[in-house]
Amino acid sequence: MFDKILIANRGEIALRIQRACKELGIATVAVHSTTDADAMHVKLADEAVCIGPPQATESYLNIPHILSACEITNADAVHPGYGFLSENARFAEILEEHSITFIGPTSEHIRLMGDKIQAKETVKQLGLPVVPGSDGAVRSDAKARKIAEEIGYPILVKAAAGGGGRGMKVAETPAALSSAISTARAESKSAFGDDTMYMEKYLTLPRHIEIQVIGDGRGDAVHLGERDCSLQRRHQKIWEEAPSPALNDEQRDRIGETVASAMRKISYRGVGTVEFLYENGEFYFIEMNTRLQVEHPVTEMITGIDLVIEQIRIASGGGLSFAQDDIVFNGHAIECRINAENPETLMPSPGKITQYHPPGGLGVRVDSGAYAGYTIPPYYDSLTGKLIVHARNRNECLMRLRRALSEFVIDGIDTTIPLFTRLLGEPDIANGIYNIHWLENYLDKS
Ligand code: MV4
Repeated sequence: MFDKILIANRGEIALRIQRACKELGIATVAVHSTTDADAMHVKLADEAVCIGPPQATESYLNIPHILSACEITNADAVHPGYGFLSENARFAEILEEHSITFIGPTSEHIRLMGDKIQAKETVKQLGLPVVPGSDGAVRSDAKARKIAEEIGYPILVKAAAGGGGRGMKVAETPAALSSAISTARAESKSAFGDDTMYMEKYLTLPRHIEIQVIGDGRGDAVHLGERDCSLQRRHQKIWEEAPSPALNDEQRDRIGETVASAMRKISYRGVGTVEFLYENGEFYFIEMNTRLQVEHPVTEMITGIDLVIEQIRIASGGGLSFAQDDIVFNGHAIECRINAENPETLMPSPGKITQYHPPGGLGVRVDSGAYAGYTIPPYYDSLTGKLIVHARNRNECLMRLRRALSEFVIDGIDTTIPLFTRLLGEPDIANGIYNIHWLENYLDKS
């Protein structure tokens, strides 16, 4: 096992990782930008190293500075959290070249899944259902037109280097195709420096359902069920829940086993999330994330498995501490992202928290680095914490969530708390009837 882990992240996820390290008796190193000197992840770490100025490119994304922090503190391993360097294959390689363990998948798997065309081709070969589309890149308008006729309209043009919705364009008709391709191409070129595009049938009203997997890197892998992440705006999820209100046990077991089997075939190491669109009872693979996700606690609550402890065990060479049959799904969990944002416009609202009182009680978990007197800096994303509620079933979970939200006091800044209270009054939310466009429609109407 490791003696010391450097956590190359900030905020609630840095705290989350520290908690796992503490339970395992592993010393922690925090890194921070100058603006984060007073952050909770710095206060609670065993050691802390300042790695640069506020801008993430100069600090949390600065590989030489993070390497220096590893050298100075003699850390054995680095946990990247989510965002920042978590899916940077080169970072994983550089650490290994310095005999520091990257707590995550192999750099090859990170790179493979980072290329959306390669990822799709790979998982298709492994037996996962994919969206009908072009076989690989579309190279000319003439070919694109021909493929589109075969698939049928509407068509979605996507960037191979994309993800998170950038470089995507819908073409409703043949007449709109070539301009959709050139617009998406230009966007992709400027965002990623790569204009390799592919095409898919555009699914109009899907849900976003993702499967949590975990592998030991030696051919063993299991699934931990799904999370429904359909409630999002501009590709920012705000509410995630498990199980999905749309699935039954048989559907879950089937897609879960299909995904776990694919991960066994590639000897996937660590935790991963395989994202699907779900429409009319069918799953369609869209992407795989080779990292711990923001919404991982939802899975932890219904399985009782600490995903970060498992990540650390696997990275240190251990096997999985459970088999598929040992995993029991218990009750229902919902996560609400508490963002420093205006609850109507979702515009960022950084500033000083004057009062802070988190909710508690049975089935209530708050993962947050916030405290009274803390100033949320404007340089990073607006996630300030997560409220995760667990109960025996979805109805009780909704009741508990309403109660927990009513207890939550965060003064001095705007937060998304009032939005969640409003959502609980919506029949579609109470009934679990929503898709990836529901929230945008709702916010546009009101
Ligand atoms: C799609 C789609 C409809 N049809 N692919 C958005 C980001 C990237 N992860 C994939 N995305 C989508 N791919 C096909 N063939 C709709 C989306 C999409 C979406 C997906 C998941 C969650 C929220 C979304 C919001 C808008 C569009």
